[in-house]
Amino acid sequence: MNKTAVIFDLDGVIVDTAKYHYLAWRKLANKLGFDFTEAQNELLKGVSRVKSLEILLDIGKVSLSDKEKEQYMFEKNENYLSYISKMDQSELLPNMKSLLEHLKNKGVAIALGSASKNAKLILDTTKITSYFDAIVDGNKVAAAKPDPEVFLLAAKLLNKNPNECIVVEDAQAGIQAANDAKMMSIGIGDKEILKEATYVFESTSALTNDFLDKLIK
Ligand code: B16
Ligand code: MG
Repeated sequence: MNKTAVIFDLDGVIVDTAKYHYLAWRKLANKLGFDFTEAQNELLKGVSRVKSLEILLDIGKVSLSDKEKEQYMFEKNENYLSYISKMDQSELLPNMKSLLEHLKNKGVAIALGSASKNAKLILDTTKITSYFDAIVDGNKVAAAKPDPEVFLLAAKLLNKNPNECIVVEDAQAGIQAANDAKMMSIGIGDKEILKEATYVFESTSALTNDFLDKLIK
């Protein structure tokens, strides 16, 4: 089946916001009295905010009431927002602007499929909102990746069948979600970690316009 739509994940595919998530979660960990390493931050990639907090608290062996959890998630997000509000186009990952432009010119449908509740702000500050025909973010879905809901909703909003869609994702949970949605998946990152993907590239610079052209025809 020819592909006619591409659904992009945000963090790790279009921008590298993981570093800002890391700084904000580390600040919270330190406040709660423990350290949080960059290696541990890998566990939070592609995972929802509430699940990220649970993983963090598990690492620090800290238990909190629901009210405290809400308060700390709010604080972490305020801190994260202070970083992302300063972002600009220079933070787009290699080749992404050109790829979006290329797909748009070809008439390929483009959607965002992200777990982030801050996705719209990031698309705005990096000035790429206009490329997207549909935006599905953490505010629109009930079930987080690896549940396929985020990508199935994106396909529905684009009026496409899942087998017409290609998902570009950096997280293992995202690749699983794409596979369960019966979509072709392109992983960005480690070949071993993303081995369930249809194709894997080490970084976005290796994902060329020509490669996507071959899938789209
Ligand atoms: P927020 P993606 C995900 O974005 C991040 O990878 C993950 O680390 C983060 O916890 C999640 O968004 C929620 O983000 O706190 O902004 O709602 O990779 O799905 O684009
Ligand atoms: Mg991601």
